Amino acid sequence: MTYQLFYWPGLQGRGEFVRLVLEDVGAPYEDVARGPGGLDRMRAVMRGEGGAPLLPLAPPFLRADDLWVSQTAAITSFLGERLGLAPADEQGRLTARSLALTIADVVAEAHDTHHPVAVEKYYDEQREVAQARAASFRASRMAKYLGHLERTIERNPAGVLAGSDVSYADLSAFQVVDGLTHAFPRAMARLRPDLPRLHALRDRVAARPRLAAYLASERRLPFNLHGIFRHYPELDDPA
Ligand SMILES: N[C@@H](CCC(=O)N[C@@H](CS)C(=O)NCC(=O)O)C(=O)O
Repeated sequence: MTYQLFYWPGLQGRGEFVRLVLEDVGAPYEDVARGPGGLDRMRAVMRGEGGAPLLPLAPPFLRADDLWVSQTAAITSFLGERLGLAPADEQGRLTARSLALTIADVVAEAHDTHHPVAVEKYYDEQREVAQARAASFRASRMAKYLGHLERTIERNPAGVLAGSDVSYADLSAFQVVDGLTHAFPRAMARLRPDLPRLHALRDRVAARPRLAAYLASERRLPFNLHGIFRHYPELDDPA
């Protein structure tokens, strides 16, 4: 069976959280909107055409044969639990889902640093407010979210976020650490001494053989100024 991932082409964005799970487990998948005619197919589903049983508000969304799911955290937990990349016990699964939603929250806040006023307007139209929003994100929110992940790992002798082995939640933590390091290199360097376990987990995830191959491949798009994690030097800590 081939999974179908629907996400905007040309950027990692929230689709990347889903790709990491599919790549790590080696599941065959079609990155629909990156193929010919795929963007039209994606838009058709969003208009309610084509027989999908749910109406996605925004990408990413996923099709698994007759099953459809939208919302990043719902997709990664669905895949992780189905494909052996989630804790086996119920509490572990609940913990991983809770963390996936927490990570979705910090992703939204990272996005809002460059789009604090209006999602549909250009960065240049909201530059000044973006600086104030990014300053607050760097001064308090980043440390709060990343410190929470650090403390969560510290409580677990397995050195992961949930359960006894790497799960989809850890893959999402990897993406957040790399994304924030791209967007805010100076702020992340400042916080790094307080986050040894999170960085060790990041390295452990990046070294997983299938993920390492994916990250080195052309399928892994570079971070750019269209995605969630954008590097605008003026939004980072002062030099
Ligand atoms: N909460 C949703 C957010 C989805 C979302 O905002 N997707 C973006 C791209 S990363 C989008 O296409 N937004 C268009 C819109 O909201 O109109 C999730 O985590 O999947």
